[in-house]
Amino acid sequence: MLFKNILAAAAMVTTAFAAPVEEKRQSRKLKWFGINESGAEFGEANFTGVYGKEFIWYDLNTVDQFIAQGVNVFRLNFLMERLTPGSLTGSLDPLYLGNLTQQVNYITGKGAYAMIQPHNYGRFLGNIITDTAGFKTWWTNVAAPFKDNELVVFDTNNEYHDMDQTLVFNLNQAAIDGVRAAGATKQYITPEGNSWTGAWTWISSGNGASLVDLKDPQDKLIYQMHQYLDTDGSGTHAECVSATIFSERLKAATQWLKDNKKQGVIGEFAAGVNDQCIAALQDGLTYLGQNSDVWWGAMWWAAGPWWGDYIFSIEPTTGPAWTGILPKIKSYFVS
Ligand SMILES: *[C@@H]1O[C@H](CO)[C@@H](O)[C@H](O)[C@H]1NC(C)=O
Ligand SMILES: *[C@@H]1O[C@H](CO)[C@@H](O)[C@H](O)[C@H]1NC(C)=O
Ligand SMILES: CC(=O)N[C@H]1CO[C@H](CO)[C@@H](O)[C@@H]1O
Repeated sequence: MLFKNILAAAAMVTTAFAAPVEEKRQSRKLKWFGINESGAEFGEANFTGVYGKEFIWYDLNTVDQFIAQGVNVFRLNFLMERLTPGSLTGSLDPLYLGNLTQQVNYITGKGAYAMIQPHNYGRFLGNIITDTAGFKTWWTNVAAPFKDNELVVFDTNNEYHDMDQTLVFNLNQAAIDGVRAAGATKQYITPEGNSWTGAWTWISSGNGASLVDLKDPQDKLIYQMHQYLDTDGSGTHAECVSATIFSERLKAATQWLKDNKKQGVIGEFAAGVNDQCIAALQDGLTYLGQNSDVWWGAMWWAAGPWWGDYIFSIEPTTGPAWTGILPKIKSYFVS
C-alpha cells in the first residue's frame, strides 16, 4: 500500500486509538522507523528446539510501547528450519506459523508494518541454499497466508555472505517470484545482498552491479542494507569510528540508489550508548532524512525478551538503548 493511501485509510478510521497513530504518521520525517525483534531464531544449533527454552517469540505488550515511541516497522526474526522442518518444500509447522501469524496480526492490526524475515544467512540446516526452485516454493508457501495483508513486508533472507554472487541474485529473484506467485502482489519486498548486505560495501562487494537487475512485476522492491558503526562494521563493539562514520558509510550506496532509481532501507543499525556514537547516529539519521527520496528509514538492532544487558538492546524498559539511545534518535524519525 502506498504511504499516502495508508494516510487516507487512517483518516477514515475513527476508533479511539487511531487518532494518535495518524498524527504520528503525518509528522514522519522518514517513512519507516523500525526495530528488529530477535529471539525466535535463537538456539540455531538445535532444531527444532523447545519454545521458551531454546527460542522465544516477542512480548506483544512491547509492540504498543514501541508504537507509542513512533516505531512503525517490526522486523521479525525467525528460522526457516522451524517453519518448514526438514526441507525447503515441506509443509509449514502450524505452531511456529501460529506464533508468527499472531505477531504479524497484532502488529499490523495496530497499523504498523510487520517484516517477515528468515534469519538464515542464505543457509538451510547449515548449508548454503543452492536449490533456487525449492527456495521459490518456500516463499510461495510462506507468503500465501499473508497475501491479503498489505502491511506485511517480505525480507528475502537475512545477510547472505560468502556466497557466489550469481546465486545471491538468483535466490533473491526466486524469493520475489515466489512471493508474487502466492498472489501477494501488494506487499513490499526487501532483497538483501552478499557480504552481510553491508551498505558501506554495497558497491565494492559487487552487490550493486549484480542486484540492480532484480525484477519485480509489482515494482515494490526496497533494497535492504545493514550498517554498523564500529571499526569492522560488525556491530559487535560499543565504540564508533567517528562522529560522522554513519553518513560516510552510506554515501556510495545512496549514490547507487539515486543513479539507478532504486529505493533502500537500513534494516539493521546500532551503536553503543556513548557521546561519539550518539553524535554519529544523529549525523547518519540526518543524512537519511536529507535523502528520503531514496531511503525509507532504518531499523534498530535489536529488541527481544532474552537480550539481557546486551549493549544494543532496545527492549522496553530495561535495554540500555531504550533509555540511552531511543530518546536521542526518535526525533529524526517522528516529531
Ligand atoms: C536441544 O533441545 C532439547 C529440548 O529442549 C534439549 O533437551 C537438548 O539439550 C538441546 N540440545 C542442545 C545440543 O542444545
Ligand atoms: C506458539 O508456539 C507454542 C509452542 O509450540 C504453542 O504452544 C502455541 O500454541 C503457539 N501459539 C500460537 C498462537 O499458535
Ligand atoms: C549484530 C548482531 O547483534 N547480530 C546478532 C544477530 O542475532 C544473532 C542471533 O540471532 C546473533 O548471532 C548475531 O550476533
